[in-house]
Parts: sequence; C-alpha cells; structure tokens
Amino acid sequence: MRSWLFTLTAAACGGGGGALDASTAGALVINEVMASNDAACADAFGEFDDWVELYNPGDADLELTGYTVTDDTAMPAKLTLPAGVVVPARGYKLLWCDDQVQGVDHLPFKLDAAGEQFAIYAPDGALIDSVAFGMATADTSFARLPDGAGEFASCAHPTCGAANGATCAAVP
Ligand SMILES: [Ca+2]
Ligand SMILES: [Ca+2]
Repeated sequence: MRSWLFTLTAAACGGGGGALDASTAGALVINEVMASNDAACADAFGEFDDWVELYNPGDADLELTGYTVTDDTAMPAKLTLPAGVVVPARGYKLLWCDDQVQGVDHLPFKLDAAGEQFAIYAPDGALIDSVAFGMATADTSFARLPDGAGEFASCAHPTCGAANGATCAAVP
C-alpha cells in the first residue's frame, strides 16, 4: 500500500500542464490541506471541517472571482468562486471543504481522508496549482515546507491560515 504519495503540479515549476498567464503564474499556491480535521481548527460556525489553505506570495491582494476549484481534476470547474474570496498580499486564505452553505469561502465538497486531490484554476481555465495526497491522519495536514514554496510533507502541527512551521515538528 502506498500511503504518502504526492503528485504535484505547481505553476512555478512549469512543465507540460498548459500555458499559464503571466499575471497569474506563481502568484498563488495551495499551501496546506487538511482532509481529517478532528480538533485542529474550526470554521466560524465552530465546526472542524476539511480545509485548504491558499497563499498569495505577491504584493497585491488577489480576488478569486471566477477562479474554479475542484476535488476531481476531470471536472476542473466543479465550483466557480463567487465575488468576495480574497487572498491578501503575502497572506493566507482558508477555503472550507464542508459541503455547507456558510459563505463564499465554503466549498460544495469535502476532502476524502483516504486520499484526494484539490486543484484551482484561473478564470481562463489555466491550472494555477494542484495537489494529490494520500491517506490523511487525523489533525495532520499536508503542508508546503518551506512555507509557500516547498514540497508537501505530512505535518503534525497544522497552521490554519498562517505560515507553515519551519518544520512540521514545530509550531512557527
Ligand atoms: Ca462548516
Ligand atoms: Ca499554514
């Protein structure tokens, strides 16, 4: 059984994933994902739901209106994000994968703790970033190390909406 298998397609890495618009290439990354949340962090409704953390390394806020997200890359436009989802400059934004109608940052699907994928696309359909992860342990995330740029690693100290720790064995 393969447990910790990551297949990454990062915009910053180039490659054969299709052309990226210069204005979006490298401007947004999937930074951390949690598919089994028992007590790590709660949404505004006090619910410990699955989540994805986006990071904007740029100097300007990113409004994600018209971007699409999915947990199945065969269906890139599973959800088209409405107005109001903003990733602040050099900041983080959590998207809750809870299949609940609780606001613009709540997506109509959950993440499978047995293994799943998540991807985000620009309004023109260009892939921004994607991650595929294996079996998730409760309250353990998959986080880019170093923060915002590195490869995904299993992370015992999730940092919801904040910089990933210097190592996943330590809180930043
Ligand atoms: Ca919720
Ligand atoms: Ca984080």
